[in-house]
Amino acid sequence: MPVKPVFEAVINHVSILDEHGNFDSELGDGLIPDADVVAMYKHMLVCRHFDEIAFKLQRSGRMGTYPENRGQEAASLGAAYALEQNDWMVTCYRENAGLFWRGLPKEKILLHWMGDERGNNLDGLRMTPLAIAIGSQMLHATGLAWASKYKGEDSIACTFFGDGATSEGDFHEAANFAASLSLPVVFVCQNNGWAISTPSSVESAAPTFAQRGLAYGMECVQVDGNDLFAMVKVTRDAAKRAREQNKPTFIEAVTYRLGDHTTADDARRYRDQEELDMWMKRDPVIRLRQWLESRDLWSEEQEAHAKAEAEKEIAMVVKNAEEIDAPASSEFFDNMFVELTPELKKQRQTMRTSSIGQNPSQVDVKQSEGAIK
Ligand SMILES: Cc1ncc(C[n+]2csc(CCOP(=O)(O)OP(=O)(O)O)c2C)c(N)n1
Ligand SMILES: [Mg+2]
Repeated sequence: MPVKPVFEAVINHVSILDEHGNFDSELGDGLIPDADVVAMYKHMLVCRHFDEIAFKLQRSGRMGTYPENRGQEAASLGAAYALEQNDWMVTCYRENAGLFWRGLPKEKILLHWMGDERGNNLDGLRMTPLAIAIGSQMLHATGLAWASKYKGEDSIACTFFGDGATSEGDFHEAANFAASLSLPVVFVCQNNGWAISTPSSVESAAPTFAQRGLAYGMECVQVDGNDLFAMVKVTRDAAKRAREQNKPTFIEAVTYRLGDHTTADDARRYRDQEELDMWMKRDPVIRLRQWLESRDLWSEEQEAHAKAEAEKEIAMVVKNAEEIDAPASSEFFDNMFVELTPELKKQRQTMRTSSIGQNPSQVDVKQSEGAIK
C-alpha cells in the first residue's frame, strides 16, 4: 500500500467535577483527602478576596497595573497541589492561587505590582518571578528541568502560560528542547479564551491547544481547568511521567478569566456579556462549594467565618506591603541574577552619578562603588 498513515493521535479531555455537580467517582474518589479539599476551597476564597482588594488598590492609586486571576484559581491551585515540595513552579501572572499554596508570601505579589523589586526576591522558594514578557518563562522551566536531570536530582519543573503564549517562538523552543532532550517538564497552558482582545480562535486554527505538544512528541491532554479534581489528576500523572521517565507533558487547562485582562483593559469592548454569563456559571469556586455542601463538608457558618478570616488576612497583607521601608534605589538590580552581568554591574555602580548628569562611561567604576552602597 503506497499510502498509509504514519501517525495518528487522540486528545483526551478530562473532567471529574463538572459545572452541573456531576462527579466521576472512578477518577475522583480518593484523589484528594476531604480535609485538603476543604483547605483548598478556603484558599480559593482567600485568593478571590486578594484579587478583589488588589483591583481596588489599583483603582485607588495605591498600586500599578494588576491582572485579575478571578475564575482561574482552580487551574494553578490543582497543579500546585500535585507537585512535590522541591519541584519548580515557573509562572506568568495568573497563578497566584498556586504560588500562594506553595508558600509565596502574599505581600510579594502586591510589592511586585507596586513596582518594588523585593516582590521578585524569592530566595529559598522553588519558583521564579512572575514573567511579564509573554512566553519567556517556559524556556526557564526547560532549563531548570535540564539542570535537575544533569545534577541527578528528582525535582521537575512545572510551567504555566496562556493560550496566547503558545504563539511565541519561546514556547516552541522550550517544548522542542524538553521533548527531544527528555526533560522533566510539565507545560500547563491556561487557555482562558483570550490573549487580551484576541480570541483563541484567531490565535490558532487547531481544534485544541493541547495538540501543540504533539508536534514535539509530547504526551498531550486537555482538561477542564475549572475543575480542581481534574487538574490534580492530570498534573499528578504528568509529574509522575516527568519524574520517572523524564518525559514532558502538555496540559491544556480550559478556563476563563472572569475579569478584564488587566486593570488597564476593559473587556466589555471586545467580548459579549452572554459569554461572560456562561462562564460565571462555571466558576470553580461555586462548583467546589456545591461539591463540599453536597457531602456535608461545608456550611453557611463556615463560609461566613472563612470569608471574615480572609478579610483579616488580606488587610494585614496590604498593611505589610504598604508599610514596608522604602527600597534603596539600586535594589532593582538585585533580584534577577545571582551574579550581575558586567553591563548591569556598571549601571548599578553609576546610576547615581549618571542621574546627576555625569556620563556613566566616564565614571571611574571602582571609585564610585563605595558611594552607592
Ligand atoms: C513578549 C511580549 N509580547 C507582548 C506582550 C503584551 N501582552 C501582555 S499579555 C498579552 C496576551 C497574553 O495572552 P495569554 O498568553 O493568553 O495570557 P492571558 O493574559 O490570557 O492569561 C500580550 C500580548 C508581552 N507582555 N510580552
Ligand atoms: Mg489567554
